[in-house]
Amino acid sequence: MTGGGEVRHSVCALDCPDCCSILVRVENGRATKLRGNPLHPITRGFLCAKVTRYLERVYHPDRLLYPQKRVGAKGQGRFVRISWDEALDIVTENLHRVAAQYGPEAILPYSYAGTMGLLNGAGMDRRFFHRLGASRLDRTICAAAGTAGLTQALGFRYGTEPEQFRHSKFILAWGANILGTNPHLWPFIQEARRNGAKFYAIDPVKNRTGELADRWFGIYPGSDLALALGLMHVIFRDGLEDRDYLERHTKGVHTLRDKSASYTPQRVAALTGIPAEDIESLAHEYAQCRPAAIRLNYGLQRSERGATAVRAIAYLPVLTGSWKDVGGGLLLSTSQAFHFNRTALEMPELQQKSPLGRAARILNMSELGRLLTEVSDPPVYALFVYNSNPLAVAPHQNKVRQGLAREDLFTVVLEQFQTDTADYADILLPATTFLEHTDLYLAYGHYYLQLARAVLDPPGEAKSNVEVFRLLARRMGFQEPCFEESEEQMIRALLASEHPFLAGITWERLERESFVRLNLAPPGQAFQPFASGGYGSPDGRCELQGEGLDYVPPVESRFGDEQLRSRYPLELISSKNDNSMNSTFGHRDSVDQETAQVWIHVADAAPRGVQEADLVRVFNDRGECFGRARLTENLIPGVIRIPSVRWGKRSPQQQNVNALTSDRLTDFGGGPTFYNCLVQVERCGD
Ligand SMILES: Nc1nc2c(c(=O)[nH]1)N[C@H]1C(S)=C(S)[C@@H](COP(=O)(O)OP(=O)(O)OC[C@H]3O[C@@H](n4cnc5c(=O)[nH]c(N)nc54)[C@H](O)[C@@H]3O)O[C@H]1N2
Ligand SMILES: Nc1nc2c(c(=O)[nH]1)N[C@H]1C(S)=C(S)[C@@H](COP(=O)(O)OP(=O)(O)OC[C@H]3O[C@@H](n4cnc5c(=O)[nH]c(N)nc54)[C@H](O)[C@@H]3O)O[C@H]1N2
Ligand code: SF4
Ligand SMILES: [Mo]
Repeated sequence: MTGGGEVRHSVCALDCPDCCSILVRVENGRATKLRGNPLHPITRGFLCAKVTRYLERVYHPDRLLYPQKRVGAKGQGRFVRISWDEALDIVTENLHRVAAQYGPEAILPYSYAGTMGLLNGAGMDRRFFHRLGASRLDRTICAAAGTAGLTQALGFRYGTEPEQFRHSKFILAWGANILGTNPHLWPFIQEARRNGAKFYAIDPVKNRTGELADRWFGIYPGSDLALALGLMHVIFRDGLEDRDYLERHTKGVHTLRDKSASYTPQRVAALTGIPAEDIESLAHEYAQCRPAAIRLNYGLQRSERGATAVRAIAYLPVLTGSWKDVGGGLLLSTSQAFHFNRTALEMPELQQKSPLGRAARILNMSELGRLLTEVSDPPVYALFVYNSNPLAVAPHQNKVRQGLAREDLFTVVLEQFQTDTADYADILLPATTFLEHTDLYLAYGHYYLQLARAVLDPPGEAKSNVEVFRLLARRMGFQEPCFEESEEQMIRALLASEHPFLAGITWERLERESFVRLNLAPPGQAFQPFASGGYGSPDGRCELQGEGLDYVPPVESRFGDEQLRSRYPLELISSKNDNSMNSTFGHRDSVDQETAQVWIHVADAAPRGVQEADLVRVFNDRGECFGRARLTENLIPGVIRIPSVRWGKRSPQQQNVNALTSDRLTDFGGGPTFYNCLVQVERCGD
């Protein structure tokens, strides 16, 4: 980077598979430019549009800079500035009070991936809440179903290295908007395509990725399990499976053969909306164009059959032996390869020292509305929110709001901005951004581990999550030395792992090199986790299981509950907005406009008298949400899309799309079902 000042290294902490390495120009203590690190093998010199402009967020006039306490009614968002001393006193008094009166399980931490940093995401906070004896949060809101499905199938959640996609000849984006949500994979795909690879997308929405694909298969939402079974059917029927690989490295293949026998292309066409001849050709091309890689993302697991669908899809590269090829296999997530010493970071043993003297109950974050309004024994009386904006991102928003509005609930929110959730805080605390604190970063879309030191001083009185929980621990009277540890000590503890993937990766090396590839394979050699077995079973064989692979259409789908779909005939998908990050950039006007759109197929708009840019009301029994119609043919008819998610408080009715989504959970894994959601649309103004 040329220009004045000094260039420092950082890492993008947003919840994105790419986990970019960033170069920050700092002049007189102020950052003036962010750029993608050209030396990082995945970042390759560019950042996405949202983070190129991240400094606008860092220096935004609305940034929270001081602790505040509520003066208006809950939800009004009226606060006055107080000192850190007063804020910490109020928080500790209330936590002590709730724990004494109802037991510490009446306290609930609520956090997700506002930062992907390990220390600020799951470090001092975990120690603090364990020691307190607070209820434990099952962090399911994003990937729980896919994680469970992939683990059942393969045992380990490893995937194809993104760099190897350049060697593929056939690439399938399955429920994956690569250009929007994983942009650093795209150049590898383009390289493969220049060398003749085919690139197809399977998605109910023709997003930017689908538009650039050689073929787009518009699938009925939530029906991917049926498609996977249909592909298996054709593969077995036409003898396209890799018998040698199956013989050596798997068991139970007959159970898949039996289960898929009844999923003929004709039957699957009716269930998925993909014509039978396309199912046939897709199966043939997938099995025969080699190497063939599947980029599966989390889109399709946000559905009632999501976990089983992921399990079935993960069997496909096993059946065809595609894991043997460099540039074959499947990528959902790489995160499990970072085998840290998590116990040393999170210290679950502190639970024994809590007043409970045992592990506390576990509550599922995807059911927050219910947790705050229905759970008893004990009910939740204190909620501590950080790294998340649940009022905007959790399903069944009206129930969540009802919970947050409870006068007898004490709520702390530790945030960078005054989000929808922050408006309901009793105490609102200012948090640092990733440029202002030190942390260690794994990635879930590649295999490089990265260290980032703070490159800027915290603005105002903002503090990192680590520091806030350190201070709170002291105030609560927790004596254990772990609450005094520095960031460096915590990182060293995390790296003290026996696993060979982390061998030789030390604090010193990370400081020197900034990013380090895990020890997966010798330098220059591809990581091929399942090329010759290596699955997570005792004998390393993949245990193929047909049992449970039965496709039943989701309740909230076009073939679901009859009574429901007669009133709410449209299937709503609130997939990610290309230019935002969940609700994180909700303060931006351009983001607000994009996420206030309602994409509707021309064939569904016409009978409703809806024209381009009309104000429409989208509703079901759970709630309503308003937006501007965007007429398109980039969806299958019967599906509408609202890009997720805007700040509800920026809409005149204070609601976003999650006023509509259901808190029904996935088939297993306990994940949310955001993308199985039946609604109706009506025009309500120009
Ligand atoms: N720009 C941007 N990037 C992001 C995020 C963001 O908000 N914005 N969020 C980050 C986070 S938290 C995550 S988890 C990842 C998620 O990354 P992705 O999983 O890629 O994102 P989604 O938009 O959830 O879903 C991907 C695609 O799945 C499709 N889909 C929905 N239902 C179905 C279905 O039933 N079957 C099939 N086949 N496809 C379906 C959607 O239409 C969408 O195009 O992205 C991360 N990156
Ligand atoms: N309808 C619908 N709903 C969805 C989804 C969808 O696709 N559709 N996607 C779901 C998915 S996949 C996910 S992952 C969740 C995401 O849900 P969340 O994890 O809640 O993500 P964000 O909305 O980005 O909110 C993160 C918040 O953390 C704050 N933050 C960032 N860094 C720090 C920090 O260091 N300290 C503190 N204290 N705060 C920080 C940010 O300011 C931001 O307000 O949303 C889910 N909700
Ligand atoms: S959001 Fe993703 S693509 Fe954008 S800079 Fe961060 S890690 Fe890179
Ligand atoms: Mo997510």
